[in-house]
Amino acid sequence: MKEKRFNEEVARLFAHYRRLIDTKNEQENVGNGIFKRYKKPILTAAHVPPFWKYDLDYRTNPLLIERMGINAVFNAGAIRLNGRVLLVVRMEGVDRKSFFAVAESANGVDQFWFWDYPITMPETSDPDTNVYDMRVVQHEDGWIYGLFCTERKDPGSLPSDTSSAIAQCGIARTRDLKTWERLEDLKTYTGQQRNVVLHPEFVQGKYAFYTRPQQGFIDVGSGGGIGWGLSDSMERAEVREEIIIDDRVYHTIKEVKNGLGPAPIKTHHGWLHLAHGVRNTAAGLRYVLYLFMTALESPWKVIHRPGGYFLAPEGMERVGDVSNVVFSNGWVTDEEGRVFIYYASSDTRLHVAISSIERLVDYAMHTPEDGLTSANSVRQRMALIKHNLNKSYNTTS
Ligand code: M1P
Repeated sequence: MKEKRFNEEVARLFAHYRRLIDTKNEQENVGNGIFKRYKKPILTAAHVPPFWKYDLDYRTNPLLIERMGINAVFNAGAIRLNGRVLLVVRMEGVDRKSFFAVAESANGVDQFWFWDYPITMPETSDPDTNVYDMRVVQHEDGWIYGLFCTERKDPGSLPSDTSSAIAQCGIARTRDLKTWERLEDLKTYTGQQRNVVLHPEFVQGKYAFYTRPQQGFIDVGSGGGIGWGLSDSMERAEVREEIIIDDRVYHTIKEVKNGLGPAPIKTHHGWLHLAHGVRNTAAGLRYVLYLFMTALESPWKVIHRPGGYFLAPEGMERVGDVSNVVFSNGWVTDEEGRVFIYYASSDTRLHVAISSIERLVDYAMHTPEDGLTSANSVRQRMALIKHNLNKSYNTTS
């Protein structure tokens, strides 16, 4: 390729990228009263700047070949900082390694753009093979903490086994999402850990963690459920005792496993939690999102458990690298009480749905709990139908 043509191609790459970044998003017209989706994904692999993927120097890449592709952009932690929405996104290169990068938007629903460089996450003395799914928490101690999954090859696996891994919770802290101080990994005594979340306030003068103990890397075994435990310090975080506060339950949307999403939101009625639940199907695992609430003074006590899922994969969301998955580890609120829920679909792309604290609390407090049997489900639905039909009979008589 001649240099002039090369420069034209580079200009085209950037024009395409800028058009995408500048695109406005629109709310779906129809919702369910609980939340509304936005029409377009907010971040995809195509939103990554060309200078992360191409060598743009004619002398070293005269054919303008993509040198380091990006495979997927998904599960993002979220925080509102200095009036902007910042997402700490799980990026996955074509080499399958995940890393973190910050994307920023003024309004939280569109025109997200990546900061020039991804996050350089310091390592511990036992280097991570893979890091992903950061929960970003502004803690009352003044630090912003990032808790994420750190994955390393299982040292106990047979030489022929090249896929067994150990998952644990990595911890880092920052003031600005630019410079990160890595702390020791969380120590627990219940096997592997993924989906660990820091509670934003001290509880009984200690740091409080939501955990997800699991026996295997994928299979939670006899472990699982959302756990809770306290630690004296963050520098050497250690949860000696874990209790399960939200268990897996037979024939529900969280039959196989579950895990907390972002840190809970404090409301007048209790802590509002977003989590994912997983069930098995003939087509593989299905991941959906659900809500529950815990008591203000005792965040480990569940006080409201709306039955069923809150958000499930729909349309194009159902297809991707790991199909039939929605996953969320980030949400933010604003001064009007709106809640922006960042969720990824099928481990491939990132979306936003919008709701409000009022609506989510109403949903959590007044949706019937899972009746656990078909007969109970029918009773609950009959009660709803009778209530509605009686009401319309009365109003028309
Ligand atoms: O592939 C779906 C999700 O699987 C894992 O979640 P969990 O530990 O609950 O099974 C994570 O790897 C997550 O990143 C991924 O989206």
